Amino acid sequence: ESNGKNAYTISAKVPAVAIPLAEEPSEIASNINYHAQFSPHFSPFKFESEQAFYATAESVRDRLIKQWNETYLHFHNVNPKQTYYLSMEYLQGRALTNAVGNLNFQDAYADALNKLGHKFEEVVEQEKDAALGNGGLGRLASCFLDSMATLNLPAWGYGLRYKYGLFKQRITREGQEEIAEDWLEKFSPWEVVRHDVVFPVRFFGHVEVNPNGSRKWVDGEIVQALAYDVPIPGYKTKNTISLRLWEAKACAEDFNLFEFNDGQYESAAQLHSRAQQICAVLYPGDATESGKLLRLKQQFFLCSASLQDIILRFKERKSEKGSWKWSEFPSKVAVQLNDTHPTLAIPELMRLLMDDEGLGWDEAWDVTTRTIAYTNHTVLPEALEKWSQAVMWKILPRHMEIIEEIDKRFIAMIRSSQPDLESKLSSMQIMDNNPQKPVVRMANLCVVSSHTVNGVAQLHSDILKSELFADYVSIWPTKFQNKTNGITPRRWLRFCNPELSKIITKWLKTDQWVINLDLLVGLRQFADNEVLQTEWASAKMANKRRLARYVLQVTGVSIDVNSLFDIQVKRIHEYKRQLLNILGAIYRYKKLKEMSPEERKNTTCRTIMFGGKAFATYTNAKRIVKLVNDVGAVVNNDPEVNSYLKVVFIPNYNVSVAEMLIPGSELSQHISTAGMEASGTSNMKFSLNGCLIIGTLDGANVEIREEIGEENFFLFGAKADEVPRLRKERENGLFKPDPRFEEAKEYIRSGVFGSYDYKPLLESLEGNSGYGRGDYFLVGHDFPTYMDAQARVDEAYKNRKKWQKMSILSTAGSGKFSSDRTIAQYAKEIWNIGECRIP
Ligand code: B1H
Repeated sequence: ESNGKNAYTISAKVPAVAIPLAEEPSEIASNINYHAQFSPHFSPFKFESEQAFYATAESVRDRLIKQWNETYLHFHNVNPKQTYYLSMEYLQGRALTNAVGNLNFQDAYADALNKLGHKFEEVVEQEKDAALGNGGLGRLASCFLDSMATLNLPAWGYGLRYKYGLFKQRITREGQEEIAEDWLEKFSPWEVVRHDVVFPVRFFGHVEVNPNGSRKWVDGEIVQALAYDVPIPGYKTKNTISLRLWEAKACAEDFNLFEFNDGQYESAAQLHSRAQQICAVLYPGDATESGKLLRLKQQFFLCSASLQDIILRFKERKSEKGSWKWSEFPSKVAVQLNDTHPTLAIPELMRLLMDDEGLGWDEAWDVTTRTIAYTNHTVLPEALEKWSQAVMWKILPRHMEIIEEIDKRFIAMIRSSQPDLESKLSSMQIMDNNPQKPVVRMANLCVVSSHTVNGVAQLHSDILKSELFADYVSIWPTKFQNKTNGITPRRWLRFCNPELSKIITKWLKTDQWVINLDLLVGLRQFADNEVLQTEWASAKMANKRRLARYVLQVTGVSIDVNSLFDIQVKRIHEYKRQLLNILGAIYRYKKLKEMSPEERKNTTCRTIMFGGKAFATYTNAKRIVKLVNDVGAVVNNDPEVNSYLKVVFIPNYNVSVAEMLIPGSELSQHISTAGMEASGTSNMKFSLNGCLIIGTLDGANVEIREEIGEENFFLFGAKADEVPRLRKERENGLFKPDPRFEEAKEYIRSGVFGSYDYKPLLESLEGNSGYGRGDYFLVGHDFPTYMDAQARVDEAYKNRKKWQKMSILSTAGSGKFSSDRTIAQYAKEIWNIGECRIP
């Protein structure tokens, strides 16, 4: 086996770890103590929760590194086909509970910390969330990594090591305020810098033509990409994969000593600060396009560094085994693009193959298109990336040549094989050559250059085929697939909801559901069992109490644990319709005010909770945040009705907040205008935790309702295929608003909730908003059926036995939504990779 060429076997043969890893709590405690002393980050002898966290994380990291290195070596020796997931976002959240749980060392670490005078639950709270993502798309990438590791798949993630992740949200009298979030302020115990993994990434410059006709991109400026690896442990397996995050650095030569000595300090360090800018901040948009030059540089930086790394690894592994050909690349490498953000991987792979490796166009194109696959996450026109051709020529001249050539050949192919598509060509081609604003359409480049394109829920994938990419379907009928999203059952049930997990394991008589979520259907037969229902209700109550304590702590509002906990948490966006929810709450408040005290006693008490961040420049989203807070301030302080209704805005919604909120929820709202939410993933998390859904037939709601049964889902609203007609009717003045809708809006106008200028928000719901698309999101149309559905919720909650049954059936029907299922489908139907488990 060792031919002397394998660079990794030598160190692997001499065990580096002389001391066996601690197993017993007392040994673990001394290991934590060891790290506190000998991996010092603080003054000696200080050992409060924070010091305990870092020392515990380092102790856990020792274990991870051991199996992580074994995984690396195993992949290297077996050399299977490997998937590389390219994403501009990862919303990892905290890592400690997940790592300890996956290692199956939960009790041992809890005991060890007890011996040191600490509580595991308190120590865990010291960790900052790694929030290198905005919302669903970033969290999906993190759930996918968890499943890849757990399924023992040869797969890695690539991303960027942003210094400032998603901003922290503070709520003031003015509404939302954004504060920079420095997750690396102290340091992250989970990342390992690889000083030997550095690649140059070029920007600007020009293309040089050699006498033999080959082309080369030269000059411009070079930034170094340095690798930071984060271990991703699988659940109850030794397999631990990597999330490789690139940091941008300038080299020492870029520091201009001459200028510095001349006193020109800023210009001396100019290249250094330019390099630092690349990974300084995550663009905080979600489903909004922020066509910024720096964002384009970030995207290329990710693509170029990752592909250089992938190609080097391919060559290293191949050359150890004798001769090889470039045509074998796609049988060793699969690259998945998480939306169009890493599209530049396509021309960059072409460039590296042609200009550096000497392949011809046809050969390079064949390799590229057999390697790359693309996932679409949205059909919102404003989120479809389009980059200015002029900007791209400046930053990436060689890539623009390649993109033009891809476009030219695509057009020629259509003209010769499908002349009937001629009239469609201008919208299908990659270059939009509109002289006003010539742009590159990234989604079109992805569709033309990928072997597979997928949507993220059945309805969304159908819409891609019938609308957004309809014209391509006739050329490539088998290119388009569906891969319904999923969530990891480890983080989103087993670890965030230990109370419910225990009950599930007891009734199913196995804990295998954690890796085989379909086993949850076994709960269906007990849905009527009163013993289970009682246990189920008491787990929910424990989680509601914990949530109520949190709400009191962060908002000062005390909420009644016997009221219905009704939650809507997600990025604030008009299409997600938080406005529909708050208008419903306003109407409810007004009716409560009008009731007699006797009548009020017959109503269902509710606590309506909102959470989510608004993109800093999305003014209507910020107005919605302000409105929710203003309504809360009035309702919660109204002694007449505040024992029947509370409205709470939970600040700074993030992964860790979600982990506490979801287990304590009873009703959650997924109420987007049909056809606009590609999938949604929090809907799956709520349903898995026994929370009922009020929702539209949108995204994955459709499939959730199918799985848990329509009688357990509070459905309302227009269907996706009715939306265009309804919008037209609205434009033509054919819409007759429900009086309840008018009443709710009028209540805001009357000033009950304060004097803030809500006019623009209210106008967006009228016939002619300033944008010429009055009530584009059909809040008015869906309001009456929404209120009817809410009335059904109120009735259902009065029968607690029935409610518990519906809750059990929600969990029982959520098996499909494990990201293990999703990833197994990607592995089989897109990547063509198989398990590679450490023996
Ligand atoms: C989703 C985005 C997104 N779709 C642009 N698109 C971004 C677009 O920074 N940007 O420019 C960032 C994010 N995010 C979400 O993806 C969908 O809205 C959800 O419905 C879906 O569940 C999620 C994961 O597929």
